[in-house]
Parts: sequence; structure tokens; C-alpha cells
Amino acid sequence: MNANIKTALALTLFTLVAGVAPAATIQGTAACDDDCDGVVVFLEGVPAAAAGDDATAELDQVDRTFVPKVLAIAAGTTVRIKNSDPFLHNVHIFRDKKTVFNFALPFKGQTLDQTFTEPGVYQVRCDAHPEMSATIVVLDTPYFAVPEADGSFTIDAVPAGSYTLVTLDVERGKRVEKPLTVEDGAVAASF
Ligand SMILES: [Cu+2]
Repeated sequence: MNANIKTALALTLFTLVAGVAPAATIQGTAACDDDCDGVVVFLEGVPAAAAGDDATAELDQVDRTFVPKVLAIAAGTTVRIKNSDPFLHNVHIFRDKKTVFNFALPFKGQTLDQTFTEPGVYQVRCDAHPEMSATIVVLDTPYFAVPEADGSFTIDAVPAGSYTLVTLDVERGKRVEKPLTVEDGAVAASF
């Protein structure tokens, strides 16, 4: 056995013993000043970053308001859409101004599960209450965050590598990109 093969075997064993690849937590502040409504932060370029088929999220209708107002999910996630009001809502979902889904939830406590497989920005409306609106952002990565009101965000368990950190303001149609190299351990990313 030559030295190269020995080294390769040793590395393979080390990886197996270590179990998981090194991972980092990205903590940062998105530059959305005092209005972070509609902002989503995500990492582009992470290999093999598929969402599990069992990923779930919820979009509620409470007091004639969609909660949350911006829902970010990875493609493949099933969203449970719920009516928590004692009267009829419907859920009318558009993409590029074309209807994708449209269904009624007439009763309190009623739910409907919808899986989103295609990445993109989806507008959500209730035709019964024109003031109701929300946005579902379907991403081709599970490495994303919706910043807090002050812009702070955390993305966990990111494998080491060089990526693009994207700040997408879906309400204003603004996109800011920043190269980001992630090493094992915490990484700060403010911009
Ligand atoms: Cu409604």
C-alpha cells in the first residue's frame, strides 16, 4: 500500500468517525434599516442542499391577516394553510400574476396542505378580504432566514464552503448579494 492510498484511507476513516461535515452558524444583520418586512436572507451555492420531503410550515389566517406575512420555505416543503377565524376566507395564490392555487376555507379550524416544489415568489390573497395579503418565498436551499424586525438573522448548520449570501426584499424587488466563505465555527455577516 503506498502512502497516498494510506492517506486517503485515513481521511475516509476520519470522515466516517467524525460522522458529519463541519458546520457553522451564520449570524448577521440584514441592511433593511427600520423596515425589514418582506426581507428574506439565504445562501446560494450550497451543494446537495435539498429540503427533506417531510419539511412543513404553516400559514394561518387570523383576524383577517395572514400569519406570517412573509413565509420562506425550501422547495418541497408542505405548507399547512389554516383558517383561525369564524368566517370564510379563501386562499388565492399567484405566481407571475397567474393563479397557481385557489381554494376556500369556509370554517374555523379548517386546514389544507399544499406542497411547493417550484422555487419562486408566490403572492397570497384572500378574495373575500382584499386587505389580506402574504408572500411565500420558495427557495432551492434550506439555508435561509427571515430577519427579525431589527434585521438580525441566524442560519444554522451551514457546511464549510464559499457561497453567495443573498438578501432579497420581496416587497421592493431588491436583491443584494455578498460573497461569503464559511469555515467551521461561527461566522459574522453584516451588510
Ligand atoms: Cu379572508
